Amino acid sequence: MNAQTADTPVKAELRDGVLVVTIDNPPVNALGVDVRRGLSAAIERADDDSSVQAVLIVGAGRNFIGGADIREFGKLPMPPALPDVCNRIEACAKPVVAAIHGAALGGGLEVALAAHYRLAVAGAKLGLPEVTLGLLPGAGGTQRAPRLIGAAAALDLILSGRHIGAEEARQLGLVDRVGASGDALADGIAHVHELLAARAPVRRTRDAAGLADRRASRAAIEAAREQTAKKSRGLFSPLKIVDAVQAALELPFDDGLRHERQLFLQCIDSPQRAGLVHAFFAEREVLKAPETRTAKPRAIASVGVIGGGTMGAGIAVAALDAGLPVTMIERDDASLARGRAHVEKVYDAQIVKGRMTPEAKAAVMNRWTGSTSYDAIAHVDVAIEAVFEDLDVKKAVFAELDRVCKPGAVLATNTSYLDIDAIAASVARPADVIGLHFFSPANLMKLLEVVVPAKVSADVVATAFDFAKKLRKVPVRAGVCDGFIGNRVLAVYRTAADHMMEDGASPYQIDRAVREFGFPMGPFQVIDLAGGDIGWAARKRRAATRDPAARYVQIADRLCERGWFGQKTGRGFYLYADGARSGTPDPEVEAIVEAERERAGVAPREFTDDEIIRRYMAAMINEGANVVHEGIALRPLDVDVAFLYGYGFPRHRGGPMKYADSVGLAKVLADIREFAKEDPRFWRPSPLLVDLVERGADFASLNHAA
Ligand code: 3H9
Repeated sequence: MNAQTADTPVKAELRDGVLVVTIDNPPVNALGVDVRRGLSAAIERADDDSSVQAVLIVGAGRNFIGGADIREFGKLPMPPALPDVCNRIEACAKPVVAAIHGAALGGGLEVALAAHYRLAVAGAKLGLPEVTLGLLPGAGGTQRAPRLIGAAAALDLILSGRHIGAEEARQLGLVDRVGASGDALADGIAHVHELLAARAPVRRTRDAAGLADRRASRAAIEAAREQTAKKSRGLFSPLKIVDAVQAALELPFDDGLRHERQLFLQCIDSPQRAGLVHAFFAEREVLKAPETRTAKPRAIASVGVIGGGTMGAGIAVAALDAGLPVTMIERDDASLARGRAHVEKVYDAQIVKGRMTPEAKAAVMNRWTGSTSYDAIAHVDVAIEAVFEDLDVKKAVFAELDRVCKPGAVLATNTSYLDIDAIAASVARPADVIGLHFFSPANLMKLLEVVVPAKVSADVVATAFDFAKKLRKVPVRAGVCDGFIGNRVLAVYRTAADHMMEDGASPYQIDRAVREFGFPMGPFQVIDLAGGDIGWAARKRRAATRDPAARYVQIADRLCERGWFGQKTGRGFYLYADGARSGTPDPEVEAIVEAERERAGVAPREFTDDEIIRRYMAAMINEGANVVHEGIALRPLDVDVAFLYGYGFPRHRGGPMKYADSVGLAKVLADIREFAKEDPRFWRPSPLLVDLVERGADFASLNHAA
């Protein structure tokens, strides 16, 4: 290797008349400035050097190219810009072939589209996922893809951001062929030599005829615009994508590119891009809990689930879906039959929707066994209890686990708020005890709080992270406290919502404001969905220990006393006529709210939607700061990811802590201090928030410290 090749992430080597250009920029061959320079230089060389007959672009390692370097967004642009690099490739006077393996995503696929011929090998993942980052393909993708595969297919690809395989790419015309050997370099070289032998001309995508049927193209664009306007719920980039594809139809290629560039820069500047890119990195960063770096996970090949209720069954399904055998324990045959029925119900629903065959269900259920004896889980690698939320009941289960489970088995509790240190202290092997807090429905919800008690060993924590990956969950490390990260913060902002309701905002206005902020549901809709009785039971349990001086809003209790538990009883905060899943406002609830205001001596006042959001978010952010301050969450980004994956927080805002940074922490603190004038007991600024504001710092500054 000479000095020049050692320095650059793009290596160009002449092999038998073919300039093989290899992008080698781990981990994903992102198109950082050095790669862009290297690619341009390689094409210059190909044009200048008469011994080069053709160019082959390949990626080293596991991918072709993972896209533009996302870390460069928002920083000073460094030339050459990627669109110019793509134009340079396309302008090359000698045939350029891209041979794709692994990911060819975003700018990676745009490089391939700028090449003259393309092949992909089995296992390749092609796509234009920029929309998931609040962007649009900004290096010619919105102009070249429609010319190559037509407006409808291009819009589908770009608006969905989905990844497609080699065969689908071939069928769409995105690549010319699927490589025969599966080795991109070998298949690529063979393809280049075939093209040279056939004297295949340079074939530029800018000249492709995919938009030739102008009427069909226009119809596809209009249909996409209509659908996108309905579906994109306040997202900025999807409609810009439609505009860019329209430019491909209506403008000459170079003008279309310029238009795409303008739209791309608008997206880059949008706060949504910042929120979505934050989410992208945060969801990768949460995986790097300290224990995952220092300890080796234990092997998990079998799972025991104690309890066949909604939660236990959901956990069992999650494990079965990951291909693991599951043994369910229940206290008697009838309960076990119910547990099995809960599991089967999930699969039966999939069969009804045509997503599963009865044979596939039978194969999955073959991995399910049930027993009323704990001895049946003596062999499992992890036992997860999901029984009634009561410390003594849980301790009794753990005594059994301690008795039967093999040495080295991980003993997990799915408690939502109980003291896991106390559970661990009740067994002879506290180092094996951990919290795995699933969210309902456990087979679908992505969040898994990994709750780390004081005495647990590091390899058990690492095992929990590894297990989460097997289950395709997003694990967030949390410390032990009442409610851990998510439910602890939730309790506080729900209380803020209750206060606003009693002070004059209707539950329907609060829900609407929260939905307009971007949550799929407002807090009162969520209560109706989950069942008002659950919170009611918790409130009754905690009544004895509640601070008598703290404000307590009784409206929800009044509804529960009437048996209005939400959807399952046909009414809660909303009315659900004939089992409907979406409710309508209930005048009787409004009357109850009114009566409660009077009883509490509150003179109701008007709230603007903006004020509702300011209070709702300030409560969330302040408790999020407390959770970080106390070390319950490792970093602000862990709070963000918990809320993105467990609580429906709008992804384009990045999570509550990222949102706080975007609003400005000084402003959030000023709000809290203003609200504290009315209720200083509830609105107590978090010491962390105060400290950050005093130092002029933000939550982001803490994200890489841990
Ligand atoms: C774009 O291309 C815009 C253009 O249209 C226009 C430009 C003008 N940049 O996911 P992994 C890091 S927008 C920088 O765990 P996997 C990632 O953070 C881009 N870094 O691996 C992680 O770092 P760390 C469109 C990136 O094997 C490491 O690589 N492209 C990038 O499970 C490993 O990542 C996309 O949206 C990047 N582009 O999956 C594709 N990508 O180790 C985004 C990854 O420090 N990327 N990193 O935590 C992916 O979807 C997956 O990473 C990929 C590999 C499928 C490629």
